[in-house]
Amino acid sequence: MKASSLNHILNSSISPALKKIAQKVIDEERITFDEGVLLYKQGELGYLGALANYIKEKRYGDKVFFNRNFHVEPTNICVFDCKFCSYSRLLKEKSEGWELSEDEILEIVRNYEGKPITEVHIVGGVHPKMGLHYFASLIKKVKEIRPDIHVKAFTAVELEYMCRKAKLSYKEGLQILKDHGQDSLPGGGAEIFDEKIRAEICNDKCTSEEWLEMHRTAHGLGMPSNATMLYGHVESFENRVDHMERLRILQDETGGFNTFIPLKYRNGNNQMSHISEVNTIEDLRNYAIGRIYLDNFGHLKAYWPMIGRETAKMSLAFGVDDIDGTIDDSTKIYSMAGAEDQNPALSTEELVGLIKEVGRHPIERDTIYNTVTDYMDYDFALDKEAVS
Ligand code: V47
Ligand code: SF4
Repeated sequence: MKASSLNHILNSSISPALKKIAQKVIDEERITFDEGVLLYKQGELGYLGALANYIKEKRYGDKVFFNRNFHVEPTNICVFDCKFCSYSRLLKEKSEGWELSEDEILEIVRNYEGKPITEVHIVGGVHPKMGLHYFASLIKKVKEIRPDIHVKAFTAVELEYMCRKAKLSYKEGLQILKDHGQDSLPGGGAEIFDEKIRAEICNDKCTSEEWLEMHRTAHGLGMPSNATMLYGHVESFENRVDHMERLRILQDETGGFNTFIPLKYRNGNNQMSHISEVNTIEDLRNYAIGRIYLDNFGHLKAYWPMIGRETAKMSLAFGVDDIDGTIDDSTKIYSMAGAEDQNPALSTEELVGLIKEVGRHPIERDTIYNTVTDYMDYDFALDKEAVS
């Protein structure tokens, strides 16, 4: 792998402020809040891509990670009313909602028996009747079927509600879930931390402070987590940098975040449908700035069912080192919001092909980024013969 260099940026005619940021990237020096905003306002696509790719390649070379997981969505009934959500239904709208029984959920898990999957991602609406003890017992049963599987479950929004209803502190609630087999937390529910924007788009669910406190507590108990940012709606560039700043501060404190996942706002079938979606250039700029700003996050993930395969491929030149949404990804949250791919299933062979197409080196990882299989010289034909 030929290491990229930033000499062409330093020798170009861009502004001294942008050159200073490039020099900081080379020196592995952290950029400030104002510099983050400047990147959003003045950083051109080529410049941002060069900086983000430089950081990514310095850490991981050509490697791109992916994970073989499946999703379980127990329900889309939700007590909250986020304006951007196309997926949730209130209890009174039960005809359009679903509630899987415990048996149905366990059947989904059993269907994956014998398949080399390392993670199950369990997340859904916040159902008033599915409480912490119900989910703890469910996770225990999932682990009885698949003791080897990593259980990444429940956003901070779901957890805050569960703990509140069960009259437990976050620490007590998370400890119970951990004792029953929950290994980590996904990054959902973060949206945008700015309180005014939060009041506008998701007024009734957990606050930013509560989201951060839940993740802080999980990290303290040895449960790692991810962090998302929902961008491209009513927020400003300052709001995005503020969001990442709060994550960067918590990561300095705990080191418990694995991955940052920017989520592009999709405008299908929700109460904010009048808001236009941002374009692909903005998606790529946003990935790049995420990589540059969050210097203490190991990984930057593109969730391809949301942005489509073509943008996912391009994102690999803009600091992204991880593509999510492999194999039988059955999540409905994006297809219901009008996402690019209405049938988000990609076989391992297709995903490996997609990564290789843009000259990168595909590595299957587990949830905490241990290498499971190096797919660079993997022969799928031999694999099929071995299986048959
Ligand atoms: O928090 C809801 C988002 C999130 C829309 O941790 C929308 O590995 C765009 O967090 N347009 C849940 N986004 C999904 C999530 C996630 C996904 C993949 C991997 C991981 C991980 C986490 O979905 C919500 C919200 O921010 N969302 N509606 C919409 N209309
Ligand atoms: Fe409920 Fe989550 Fe949808 Fe908000 S985003 S309404 S918390 S399912």
